Formats: sequence, C-alpha cells, structure tokens
Amino acid sequence: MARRMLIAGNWKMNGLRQSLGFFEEIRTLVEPGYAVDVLVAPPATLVQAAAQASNGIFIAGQDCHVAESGAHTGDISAAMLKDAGATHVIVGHSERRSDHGERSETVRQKAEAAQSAGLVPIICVGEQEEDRRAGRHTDVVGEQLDASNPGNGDFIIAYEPVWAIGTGLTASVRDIAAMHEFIRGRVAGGASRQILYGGSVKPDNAAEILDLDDVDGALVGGASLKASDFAAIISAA
Ligand code: G2H
Repeated sequence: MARRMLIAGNWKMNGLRQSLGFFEEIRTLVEPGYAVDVLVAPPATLVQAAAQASNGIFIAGQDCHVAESGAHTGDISAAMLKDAGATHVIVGHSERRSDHGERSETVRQKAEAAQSAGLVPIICVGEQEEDRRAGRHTDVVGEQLDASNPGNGDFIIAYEPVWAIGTGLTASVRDIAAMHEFIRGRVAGGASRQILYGGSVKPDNAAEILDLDDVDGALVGGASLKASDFAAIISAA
C-alpha cells in the first residue's frame, strides 16, 4: 500500500485564540481535496477550538501523560486530547526530552497511552550535534527508535536531528535520505510506516526533502506559524 504524505505543523508554545484564523487562511491558500494529509499541533489550550475550526486538517496534542487520569497536576492525558477532538499526539519531541528529561522508555509508554486512547502517536527521534560529529548518529537514533516505539499498531516516526531544530540549519538531503532509509529498515512495519522529517523545514527547502523516497512528510515548527509558509510547504508535497 502506498504511504500517504503528511505535513504536520507543530506550533509549540505559540498561539492564542486569535491564531485560529490560520485554518480559514489555509483553506483559501490550498486547494480543497489536496492530495496530502495535513495536521496541526496547537498548544493544549487551543486543541478543542482548533478541532472545531480545522476544516479537515487533523489536530494533534504536543504531548500526553502516560496515565489515563489521576493526580498529575498540569498534565493532560491522551483520552483528554481525544475528547477535545485530537486525532494524533506528538510524543518524545527533543524539547520534551531536553526540557523535561523524558527518556525513551517514558516516550514508549506515552505512545502506548495514545494508542489506547485511539490517537496516533507521532514519535520523535533524533541525534545531538555531538553524536553526528562523532559519527554515532545512527547508533543513537537506532537506540531511541528501539526503546521509544510500541512495536505494534498505528504510529508515525518523525526524525528530527536536534541540531537542525529551530536553528535554520537543515540536514543535507543525503544525510536525511540515509537516516530515513536506516529507520525504515529498523522500525516495525517499516515498509508501510510513515516517516516524517523535521528540523527547519521551510518553503524553500521543502520540495527537495519531500521528494526523497523514504520521506513521507514533514514535521514543521517555525514555518507552520504563518499560514502562507505552511501552505507553500503543503503545496510542495
Ligand atoms: C522541529 C521542528 C518541529 P522547526 O522541532 O517539530 O521545528 O521547524 O522550527 O525546526
């Protein structure tokens, strides 16, 4: 079965209610019935309103707790995201791994919690700059991959080299192709698994990245905040 293309925007800690006009703007900029799936992960405060305004765009959470409910002040469960209208949730983003000390074992538990709640987890993996300089990037990503994914069921992998996130630096097309091929060979269900690339994807580099055989879409941060940039990336897919 051919893998579908997914362009996913990660708004991170950006967006107020006034940002919801984004969905109407996208509708005017991209032809209805576009051939790729589109997703936006707004901050948790906007998930419900975004799901109502989304015009066919999938809505995701940016994180979820491993538990379904309970005494976890400030946290949000996968079931809550589902209840608010989300269909997906990002787990193990490098900013969660670095800001909150999340380890791959926790990421796997979050991915399993998402699946149990009926959400598709988007599981992020990626090496640090020093890993790449030392030539151990595939080992690091392989270990994260093995420990972070639930093995079975529906999940998406996002490869995001940490040194390319929000820095304006993008991995070379050759490096992206090599890592995606490696991930496809290693992850369960590799042949049909959606594998996204993330890290400073912009309108001017999207086409060459999305053209790679093993790249099934993009996880876009900064360039997903402006509808015109995000629409240009969707159109490049
Ligand atoms: C990587 C990406 C989105 P940006 O974090 O997840 O962000 O496109 O700003 O590098």
